[in-house]
Amino acid sequence: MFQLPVSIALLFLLFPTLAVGGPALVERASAPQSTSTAKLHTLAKSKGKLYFGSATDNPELTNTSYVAQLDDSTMFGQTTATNSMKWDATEPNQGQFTFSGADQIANLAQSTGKLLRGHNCVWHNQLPSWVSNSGFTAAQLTAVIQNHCGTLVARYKGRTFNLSEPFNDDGTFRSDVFFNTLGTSFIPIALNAARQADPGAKLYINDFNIEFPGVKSTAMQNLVRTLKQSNTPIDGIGLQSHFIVGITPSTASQVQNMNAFTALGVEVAITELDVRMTLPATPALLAQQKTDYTSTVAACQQVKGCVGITLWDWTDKFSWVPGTFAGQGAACPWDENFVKKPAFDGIAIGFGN
Ligand code: 9MR
Repeated sequence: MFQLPVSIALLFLLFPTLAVGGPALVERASAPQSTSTAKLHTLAKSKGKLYFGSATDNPELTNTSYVAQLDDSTMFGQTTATNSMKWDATEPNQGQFTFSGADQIANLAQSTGKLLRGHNCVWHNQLPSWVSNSGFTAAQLTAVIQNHCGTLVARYKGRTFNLSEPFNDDGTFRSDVFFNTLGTSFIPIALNAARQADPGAKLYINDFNIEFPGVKSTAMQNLVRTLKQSNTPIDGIGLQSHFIVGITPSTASQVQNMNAFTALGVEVAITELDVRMTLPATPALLAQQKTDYTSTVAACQQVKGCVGITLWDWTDKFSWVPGTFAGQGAACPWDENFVKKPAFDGIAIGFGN
């Protein structure tokens, strides 16, 4: 008769669920695990950064496991509202401002001792149709932008706000209602209105595919130069950093790129970090993802003018990636069960831990 070796039989006796859960357990046991006990915000601060944080979105705040992790401000010392500070959420109809969602995030930041980064006061996406389709004249759209940015920035004084994604990937200006109506002047119009509403606000322009040297980064550098020459307020450049496992830019390339911006007299921040992969997540992909997170965090760590890092949510449960890129996901450092992945250790290593 077939006999189980004593040690395995004993294991089944002690843990009867192994009998059905065996294969999954083996898989899980062989998958690389996180072992770091770092508190990332505390670590970032100890390494001279202002913050380590994560974006969060209002619907997620009903999940108690999620909120318990978010509340730990030694882990996340900063937050950004993923959606509720965008134009469609804050001024859905002309002149009618709704701040309930945005206030919820601002209050959460305050009650848990986190820095709050505002999100975008001008962006081509999530724009109500009254902005994009009204056929406003240049003068009308100028007033619309001034009122929107001015009101938003004045409500959350002392925070950072972005103007987002003005460029196409080839470095030309994006064709949207702002550029098509006002040319590049929509940029100083928005930045000046924001500065006037709150002289203490930090004003950023934020984009993707500007995290490494190339035509789009060069276009952004040229824009910074132009803004500086015309005394338009610009304090920083946000490097969104939505990366892909295995093709994340190297530390050296990210450092070179950050230095090119800081040499122009602006700070930089990593504002929307995640590293997506084609599913399923294999041990090899998770190991590469760990390396990719390290590359990016190490780059910020090496550049004094890189002030902080924001994840575009920390758990795969609430990542935007699967909804946008079919078949891709697992982009965050915590999995969908709120368990740290090797990528978490990659972040700690990037800070030098
Ligand atoms: O994460 C955001 C997602 O929930 C929204 O559906 C999406 C809509 O465009 O915007 C996502 O956030 C974006 C951010 O605001 C700007 N940079 C790109 C981000 C990912 O699309």
